[in-house]
Amino acid sequence: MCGFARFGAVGLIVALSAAQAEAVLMFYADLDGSQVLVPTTSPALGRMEFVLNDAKDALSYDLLVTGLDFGNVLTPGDGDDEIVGIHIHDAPPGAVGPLLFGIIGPEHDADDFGFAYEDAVGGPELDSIRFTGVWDAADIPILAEPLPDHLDALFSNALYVQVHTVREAPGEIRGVIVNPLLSVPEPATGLCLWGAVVVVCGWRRRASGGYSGVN
Ligand SMILES: [Ca+2]
Ligand SMILES: [Ca+2]
Repeated sequence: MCGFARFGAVGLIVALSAAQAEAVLMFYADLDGSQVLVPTTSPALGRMEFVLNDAKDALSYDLLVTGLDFGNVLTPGDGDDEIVGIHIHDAPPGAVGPLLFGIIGPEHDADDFGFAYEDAVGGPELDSIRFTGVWDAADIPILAEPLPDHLDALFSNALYVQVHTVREAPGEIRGVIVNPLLSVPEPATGLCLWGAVVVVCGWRRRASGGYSGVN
């Protein structure tokens, strides 16, 4: 292989590996009523994004919920839309599993938990709530499950987030925590790029009449 192409190929592989290493640490969940074990017709929606640290012992979360209330601030005339629980459970879609980590009811994340009201939809009023925090070792003494014990489930789309309300105590909206890499054909991409480099290298050799390129 010509030196330039070899350098480029190695660079591409390193770049791909680095990109995959970063991508594997990010997860997301889209929450709605259809994913609850007994589906609801709730108009509420949620989007949750997660970042797992390099040591894989701390999972940051950022959940934006629209269509519900917390503290009876957004819809003071309606007490039934109040969020009374936000939990991470261990079970794949279509099943129920044990509670691993309570963001609200129980509050396992006293050291990191925060929330703020936002205008995510538009219009004159605040309409959404953003919940943030970190599931980490500091939460274990207040009965959260250790995150490292559940990494296999996290990486295999076998955890879910559920939001409970006064009107839907068993669960109003739910979403599976998705590992984006499970739907990305990364090995084929790497092979294709290797193939493209080899083709370019061969074309350069033929064009120069031999193997006299940079080595
Ligand atoms: Ca309310
Ligand atoms: Ca914490």
